[in-house]
Amino acid sequence: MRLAYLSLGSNLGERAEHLREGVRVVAGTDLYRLSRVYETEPVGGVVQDDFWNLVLELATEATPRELLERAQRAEVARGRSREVHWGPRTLDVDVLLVGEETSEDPELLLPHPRMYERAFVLYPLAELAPALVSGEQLAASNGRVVALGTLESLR
Ligand code: PH2
Ligand code: MG
Ligand code: MG
Repeated sequence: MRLAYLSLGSNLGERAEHLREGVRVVAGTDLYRLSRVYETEPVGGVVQDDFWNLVLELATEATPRELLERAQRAEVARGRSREVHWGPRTLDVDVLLVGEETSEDPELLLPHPRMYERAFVLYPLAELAPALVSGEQLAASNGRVVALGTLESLR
């Protein structure tokens, strides 16, 4: 059993619904904790609406590959299409960390190679795992983020 962290984001349609269903599909029967939901400025890509982002912590026996498959299943379940690279999406699920594992598989790099640049990842991650994120890393990360509240409290 180890802890894994995944980033979920949505900026198209019913964002809270997409996130709730994403959490359900990705967590399965694993125990989990959620960060608050953050409203976040889009980083990179095209001009698009703000995202809602959160981080999901799992206590899991799953392999990184299995977590990636769950992530992709959740995206498909929310009707994600991949028309624009880094464009608007109903649901995006990225595997950030799986225990201490490192991976150089180009489809599943671990730790996630861009996570430390991104405020929309680091702020919610720091809520769940303060030891994994330093104040300097938070300060150096990109993009405005505002905590909205728990996923349960959002419509
Ligand atoms: N995801 C991206 C690119 N940019 N910006 C925000 N705020 N939130 C995201 O989830 C996000 C992004 C690529 O997956
Ligand atoms: Mg992403
Ligand atoms: Mg992704």
